[in-house]
Amino acid sequence: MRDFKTVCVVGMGYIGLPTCAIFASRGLKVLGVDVNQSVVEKVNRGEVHIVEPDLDGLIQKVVSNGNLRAALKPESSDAYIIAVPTPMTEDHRPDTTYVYAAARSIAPVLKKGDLVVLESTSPVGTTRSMCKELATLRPDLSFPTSAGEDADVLVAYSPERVLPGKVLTELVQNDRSVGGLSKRSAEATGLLYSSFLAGELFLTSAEAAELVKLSENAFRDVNIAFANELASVCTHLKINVWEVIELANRHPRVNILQPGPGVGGHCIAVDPYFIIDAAPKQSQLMARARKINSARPQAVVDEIKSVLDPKKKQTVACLGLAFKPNIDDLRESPAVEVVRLLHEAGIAHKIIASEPHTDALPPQLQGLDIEFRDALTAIDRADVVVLLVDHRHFNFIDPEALSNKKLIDTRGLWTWKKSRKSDARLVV
Ligand code: SAJ
Repeated sequence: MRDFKTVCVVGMGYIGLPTCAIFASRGLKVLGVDVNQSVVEKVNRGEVHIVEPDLDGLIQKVVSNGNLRAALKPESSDAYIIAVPTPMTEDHRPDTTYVYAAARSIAPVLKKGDLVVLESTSPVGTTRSMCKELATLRPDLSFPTSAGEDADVLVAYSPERVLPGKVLTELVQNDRSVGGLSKRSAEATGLLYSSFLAGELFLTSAEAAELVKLSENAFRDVNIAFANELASVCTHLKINVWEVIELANRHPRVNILQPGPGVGGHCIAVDPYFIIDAAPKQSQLMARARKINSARPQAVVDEIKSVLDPKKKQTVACLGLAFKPNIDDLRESPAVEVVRLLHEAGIAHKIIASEPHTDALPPQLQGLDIEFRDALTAIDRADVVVLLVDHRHFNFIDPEALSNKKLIDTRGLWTWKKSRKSDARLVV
């Protein structure tokens, strides 16, 4: 089996850049490729364009020791990893344009013995059709789709499954599934990742590995939908959902997730659609879960409406805009959607938004009549305070500051979790 000395990673985003850094830190010579010139220039200066703990120091180190450099186009390497975005179209269909563009960019430099690994979250069948595209572009080489185990070029799928905020740890520690278009392709991919992997490796087919990745995020989406549905049931029955979940989770085989204002980010709210698109009749639970989670921001706005006094000019403070706690990522955030819908509803006299990890409103909210202030100022001026993200930061707000406000705590941070922490002794 070939010993990998050089790797070319196409796409230097949230997954590609940390992957470059980890391979380079294990002594491989890595070329990071991106179509964005400013990303390429930044990486070559040893800088990063994404926020991820410890990534800046590692990139600085591997660029200065010569193990990582960046370019706009792939160059001949032993292995190629494709880590480009696979977004969703307006009508919830997978858009694999970037995967095929990446494949086309590596086709000219491929040679006998090379390995191509797709890492991007992809609909089932993408690795096989990408391989067929490579075969069309390079008729001088043979590929597993037609030559099986005798192919010149090996092709596999190996999904990333790292949590933003813990990427460098999870890249190394998490188990990894590798789906080969041939057995040799899977084994070679396993060998490549074993240069840094501490978790276990599981070899399977490309199609199974593609569905494994989609299933992981669809599973989480369905489970969050259950928590959100339970929250609606509890509101209807006037029972505290946080208490119900905490006590139900005392059962040894129950682990209900946390309700909230919706599911954000670029993965969990998108990936189930890749399954739904491929097998709509067979995936009705997943489709229903998507509907339940997508309806949450409007449900929060309805709750705000129910506590506002229509006879008074009232101010609503919305705390937290990120898509989950303790990060600065505001893209696809349900909290931003709540603020946007609240503005659209025109039911508040004034809206003040607060996000401790950024210094301005996100583009979707700019130009609207929404103030951006620190949390304490927002609370001070508000009649209704809506907690949208359970940032650690908000733990430290003095309960006194909230005492004469109407509270909508979509994360249970103040109305349940905090009081339980101080009562923990009583439980044991
Ligand atoms: N959320 C809830 N309730 C919960 C848990 C999460 O409402 O109990 C919400 C969050 O607030 C957030 C959204 O769900 O808006 C997603 O957050 P997350 O922390 O569950 O996941 P992501 O999107 O940051 O990362 C997921 C991870 N997948 C799984 O946990 C199965 C990660 O491991 C994947 O690598 C990543 O998607 C990806 O790139 O696919």
